[in-house]
Amino acid sequence: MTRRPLVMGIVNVTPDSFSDGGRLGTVEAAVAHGLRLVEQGADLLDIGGESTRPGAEPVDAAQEIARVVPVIEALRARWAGPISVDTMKPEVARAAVGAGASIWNDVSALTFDPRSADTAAALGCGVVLMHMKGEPGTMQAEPRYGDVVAEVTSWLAARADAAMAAGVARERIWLDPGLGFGKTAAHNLTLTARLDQFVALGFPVLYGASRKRTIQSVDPSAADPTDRLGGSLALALEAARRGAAVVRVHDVRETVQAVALQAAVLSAGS
Ligand code: HH2
Repeated sequence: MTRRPLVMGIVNVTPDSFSDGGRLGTVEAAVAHGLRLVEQGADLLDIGGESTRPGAEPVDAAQEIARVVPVIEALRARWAGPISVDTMKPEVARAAVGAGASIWNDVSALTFDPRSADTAAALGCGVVLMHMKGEPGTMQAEPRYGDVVAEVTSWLAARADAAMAAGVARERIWLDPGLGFGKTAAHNLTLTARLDQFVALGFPVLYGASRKRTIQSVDPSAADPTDRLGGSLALALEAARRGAAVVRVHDVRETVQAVALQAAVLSAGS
């Protein structure tokens, strides 16, 4: 029996996220969106209060907390499933866990703040360690690697070691190659094709390609992120086939259906 990956639904509480464009700018709208994703079959919800889009405005911790905490509290009151907070800031992670989140999704892999690893250990929450080369504002300016898979793999392994040295339990760590974070479309495709090498590190792997620009590099007509569903599904399926434990997506219903059908076919053939 082949198991499908878990599907993490994206809930942005930002006025400038690249694909939602501020549509979910209010607490009510974000909560309603999260509940809709749960109805559509989301296994986890990822709540973010700061866009990591290249060139997005940085947000201070107080503002980020004011965005995400009410949304997490309201979702927690209505749903018992796992909620992650997408933040690089330990203060925000602490407030989010206090409000009911159980996973810290950190696109800086606990490097943004020197207190991050200790905070993660003290909170005892799950931690997603994502690879990023550079910083959100400048990371897409000509990223270069020797062997992108080797470089990202060894960096993630080192970040996992650092987290464990600070006291984060091994079973609470998830790894993510960080598609689009200091990577060209070619890098993103290579990381997807060789995702099994991350899986081989022995941690659950989270994969997020939903609506990202790599899809437009193959289909130039998909300039609008909402026109990237086909590509998003194809990439999620490829990641699933190579062992991804979680796929982070905007289009939950379609992704759950796609990965469930893939698992059913693989099971039928084995
Ligand atoms: N991608 C984005 C944000 N957070 N977290 C993880 N673990 N993996 C990812 O690939 C990832 C992430 C993309 O950033 P943003 O511009 O905020 O857009 P959105 O949240 O709509 O995907």
